[in-house]
Amino acid sequence: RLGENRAKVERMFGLMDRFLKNDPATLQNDIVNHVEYTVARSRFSFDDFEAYQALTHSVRDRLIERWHDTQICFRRKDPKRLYFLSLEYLMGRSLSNSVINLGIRDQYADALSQLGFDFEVLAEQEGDAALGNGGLARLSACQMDSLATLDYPAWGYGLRYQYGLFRQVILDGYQHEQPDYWLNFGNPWEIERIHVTYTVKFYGTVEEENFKGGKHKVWVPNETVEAVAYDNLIPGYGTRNTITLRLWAAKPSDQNDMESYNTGDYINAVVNRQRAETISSILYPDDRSHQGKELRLKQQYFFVSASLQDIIRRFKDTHSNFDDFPEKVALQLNDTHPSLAIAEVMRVLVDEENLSWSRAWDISCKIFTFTTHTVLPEASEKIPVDLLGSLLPRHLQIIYEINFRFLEELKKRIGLDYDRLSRMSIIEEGAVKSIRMANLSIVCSHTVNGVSKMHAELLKTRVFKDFYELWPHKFHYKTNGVTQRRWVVVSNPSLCALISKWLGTEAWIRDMDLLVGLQEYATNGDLHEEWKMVRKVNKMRLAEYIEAMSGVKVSVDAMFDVQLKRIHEYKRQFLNILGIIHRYDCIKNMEKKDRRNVVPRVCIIGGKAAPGYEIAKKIIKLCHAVAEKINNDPDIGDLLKLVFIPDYNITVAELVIPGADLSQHLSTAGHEASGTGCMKFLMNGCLLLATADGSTIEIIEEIGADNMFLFGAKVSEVPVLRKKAPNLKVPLQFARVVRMVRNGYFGFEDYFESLCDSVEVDNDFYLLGADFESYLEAQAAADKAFIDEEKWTQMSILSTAGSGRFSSDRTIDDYAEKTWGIERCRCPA
Ligand code: 7GP
Repeated sequence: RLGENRAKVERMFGLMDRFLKNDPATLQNDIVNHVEYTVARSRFSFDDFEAYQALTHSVRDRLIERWHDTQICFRRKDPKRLYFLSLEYLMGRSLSNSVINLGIRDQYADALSQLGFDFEVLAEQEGDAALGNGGLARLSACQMDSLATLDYPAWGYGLRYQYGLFRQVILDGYQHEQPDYWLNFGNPWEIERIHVTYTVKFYGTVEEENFKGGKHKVWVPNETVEAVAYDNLIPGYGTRNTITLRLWAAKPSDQNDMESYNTGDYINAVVNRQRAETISSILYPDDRSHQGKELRLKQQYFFVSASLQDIIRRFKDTHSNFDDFPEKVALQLNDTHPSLAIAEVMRVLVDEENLSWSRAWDISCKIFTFTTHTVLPEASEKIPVDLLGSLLPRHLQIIYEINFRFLEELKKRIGLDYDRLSRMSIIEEGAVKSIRMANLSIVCSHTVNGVSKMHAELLKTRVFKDFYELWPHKFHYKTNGVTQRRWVVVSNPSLCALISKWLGTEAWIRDMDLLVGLQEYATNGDLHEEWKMVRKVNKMRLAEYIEAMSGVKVSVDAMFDVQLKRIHEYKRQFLNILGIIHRYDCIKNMEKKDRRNVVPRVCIIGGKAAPGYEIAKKIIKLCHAVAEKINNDPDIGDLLKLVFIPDYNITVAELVIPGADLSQHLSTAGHEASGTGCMKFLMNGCLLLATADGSTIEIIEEIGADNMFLFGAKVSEVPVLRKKAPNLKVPLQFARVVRMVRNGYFGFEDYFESLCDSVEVDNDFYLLGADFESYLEAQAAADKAFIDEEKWTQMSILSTAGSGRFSSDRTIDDYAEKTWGIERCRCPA
C-alpha cells in the first residue's frame, strides 16, 4: 500500500508541476480562463464586474497554494495553536489587500492594463464585508493580518452572517437602516467546506445515567442544527504563511422533524427546517447591549460549539491525552461574546470525555485568555438564567457548579464578606436572575487583558476591582494596534512609496518601529514638498468623493477636519457639532474684513447609530440640519462647510483617512477603552485633536503633547466634575449654542429637545459643557498651526514617524509571548 501511495503522490506531483507563476502572460491567461470557465462568460465579452470576479478567482488560486503549504507546515510541526474566538470581524474589501500581501500587485496591474482593464477600477467592484459593528470587530481583522504576517499558527473563528451590519441611508437627514445582504453577488473569497460540518444541539433536558459505578449527566437536546464551515484565507505580508478565518453558517439538520414528515405535513416540515438558517442570518447592530435575546444566545452557542468541535477534532488527530491540551491550544475570548466556550469545554471534557471535574477545570483554566473592550457598564453581558436554562440546560448546571466552587474558594480567602461575595458571584440575583459573562470569563481565564494602559488601570481600580485584589497576577494590558498593511500600504499608496523612498527601505511594512527614521527629515524642505503633494492629492480624491456623494463642493485649501466612528454619546459627536455651530456663529457676527483671518474648514462627520439608540440618531439629524444651514449661507462660502458621510464602513475609511488634516477623538476621559481610529489617522500624517483618553494617552508619550491638540478633563478629574455637576459653571458660549439648537435656529426644535436636555448642567453626564471652553481653545490652536504650513507639515511627519508603536504587529507579538505562549511557525519558501 505504501508503494501504491508513493506512486500516487509522484503522479500528483508530476501533474502539479510547479506553483502558479506570476508573469503577465500567465496572469492574463488565468484571468481569461476564469472568465470563461468560472464566471462562465465568453472571453470576447465581459464587463468590469465579471473581470473583477475572474481576477479574484485567479488571486484566490494563489492564496490556496500558500494556504495548503501553511496547513501542511502546521500539521508537520504541530506547534501550540492559537484559536481566536470572535463574534465580529470587519474585513472590508479583500482584493487589494490580498495582492499586496502576496507581493504581486504590480504584476496584476500590468497584466490587466495589457488586457485593457484598470486594476483600481476593478477593485472598486468589490463590496465591503462588514460582519461586525465597530472597534472590536475591526481590531479582530487587523489582528488576523498580523497573526498571518508574523507566522503565528493561528485560526480565527466566527459567524458567517448573511446580513452584515446594516447600510445607513440618510433621508431628509434621518438615518434609515437597510439590510446588507452582502452575499447577493457571491463571495469569491470564501471556500465552502461542505464536509466540515458539525451538529449543534439546543434545548431539551439533562438525564442521569449510571456510569462506572457513579452517575453521569447526559444532555438530551430536542433541536439540532448543522454548522457548515466557510474558510476565508488570510495571507501574511512578506511570508508564504496564509491562515484561516473559519466562519460558520447554520443549515438545517437531517435529523430533525422525522415526526412531522411521518405525519404527512411535508410542506410545513420543510419550512420549519429552513428556520435553522436564521441562527447565522443577522448580525446584531448594537455594540452596547445585548440583553436577553434568545437568538443572540443561540448565535453565541452555535459558534462556540462548532468551533470547539473543530478544535478538539484537530487536537485528537494527533493527541490522545487531554492533559496535553494546554500545551497545544490557546483559546482567546474576544470580549465576553464567546464566553459560553468555558461551559462548553467543561461539558465536553466531563460529560463526553469522562474526565473528572477537577481535571477538566484545571485544563480549562490553562487554555482560556480573555480581552475586554469596554468600560461602559451597559455593555457588560448578562444572560438571564431562565433563558440559558431552557436553551442550554446542561450549561446552566455547569455554570452553577463553577460558581459554587468559586464562591467556596473565595469564602476561604476573604471570609463571609457577603457584599463582596455577591458582587463577585457569576450569578446576579435581582429582578432578573442572570449570568455575568465577564465574571465567568475572569474566573476561568489565566490572563485578563485590557486594551490600553489607561483601560487596565480602570479595570484594576473600578470595573474589576474585586477580582484584581483577588488575582492581581491575572491582569494585564496590550495596547491595541492597527495593521499598516491595510491602513497605509493599501489605502495610501503614495504615502507608502514616499516613506519607503525616504527610509530607503520597505522593511517598515513588517517592522513599524523603523518609521522613527523619518524624524531625521522632519524639517527637510524636499520631504516637505513631497509630503504636501501626497497629502494634497489625497485631499483632492476625498473632495471628489464628497461632491459626488453630497453635492457639496469643497476647497482643498481648507483644513479637512474629520470625525469618523460609531455615534455614541460618550464619543461626543454632539460636542463637535456644537463647536461647529460656535464657529459659524462667530463668522456670522464678524465684520467682513475680519473674515479674511478665518482659517477655512471642511468638517466631515461619519458614523452609524445603533437602530434603537434615539439620542445617537438625533445627533445625525442635527448634523444634517446644521450642514443645511451653513452650506447654503452665502455669507459663509468656503470658510466653513459641514458634510456627513453616509454609510461609514472600512472602504469609506480607507478613502477618507488619507485625506484628513485634522481628526477628532473627543470621548469623555475614561470612556474609550482604547480607540484605534486615532492610530490610523496618526500613521497617515493627520494631526489629532483629542482628549487624553484610552490610547491617545500613549500617543502623547510617543509624539509629545505639543504635536497634537489636547483638551478636556483628565480621567481623574471626570468623577470630581460629575459630583460638582449641578453647580458647575458652564461657559456662556456653550449655553448660547445649545440655546440656538433648542430655539429652532436649525429647525426641528421639538425633535432636538431631548438632545439638548441631555447636556443641561444637571444632566450633562458626558461633560460637554465642562469641556467646551478647553475644546474651543484646542480648535483655535489647530487653526493657528494650520496657517503655518511648515510647522503643520513638520507635525504631520512627526505624527507618522511616531506611530510605530501602534502597529498590531507589536500587539500580537506581545500577546503571543506573554498571554498565549505560542511561537512562530514559518512555512518554508
Ligand atoms: C471597542 C472600544 O470601544 C474601543 O475603545 C476599542 O479601541 C475597541 O473596542 C478595540 O479594542 N469596543 C467595541 O467595539 C465593543 O463592541 C463592547 O465593545 C464589548
